[in-house]
Amino acid sequence: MATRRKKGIQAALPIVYGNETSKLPDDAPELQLGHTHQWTVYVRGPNGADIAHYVRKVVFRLHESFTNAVRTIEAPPFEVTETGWGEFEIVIAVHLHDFPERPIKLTHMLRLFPPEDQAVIDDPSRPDLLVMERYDEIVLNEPTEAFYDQFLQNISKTYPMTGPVWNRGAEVTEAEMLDRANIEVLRQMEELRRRIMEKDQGLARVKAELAAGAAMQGVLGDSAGRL
Ligand code: SLL
Repeated sequence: MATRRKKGIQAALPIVYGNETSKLPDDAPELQLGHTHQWTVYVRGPNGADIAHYVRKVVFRLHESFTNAVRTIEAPPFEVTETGWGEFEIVIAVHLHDFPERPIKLTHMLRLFPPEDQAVIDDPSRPDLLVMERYDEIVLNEPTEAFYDQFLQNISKTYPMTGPVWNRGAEVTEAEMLDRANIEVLRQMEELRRRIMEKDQGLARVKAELAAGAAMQGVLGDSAGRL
């Protein structure tokens, strides 16, 4: 059975992804392993918003020097905390409830040290904390109706699409064809009902005229008799 899609709708799903880092304290046992920092790589909602409405799981691919380098997080918070000594690129696959088979691939350069060419956000309450993150939006074209009804209808960021819709017609679902057939049957029934009503009204008019004629004849007959 074909999947029904919310035609003409784009949904923009906000996410924030990146990493937080702090230097390990002097008494941290991991220092023995040559580790210098603790970090957390994450995918979150902006300002703590819940992204589990649309995110089903997140897979983080770490550097191969980590044991179990592929970390799958199936529930929020979608994050991995580790200690280490070096910076590397993390591939992040965001699996949505819609299109779960087609994850959104992001890459994030894990930072332990503030890069010289970028502005750095400092949290005054934790002077040693470095945050490297970015805001992004996953844009879904024509989400499935089920996904839309369950997760998206309360998100204000759904927009009517303005561009051409290529799959119109080619992707007419069985249900849509039935809907159209139903509408046509209803239209034809309405037309028949209208024509029957017109005929009934015509018939009633003729009957009334006949009755009036007969009455008139009766009157005339009576008068003639009395003459
Ligand atoms: C670099 N190209 O040389 C990068 C690789 C890898 C960081 C960085 C492993 C920690 C552990 C770790 O921090 N790897 O031993 O579990 O900078």
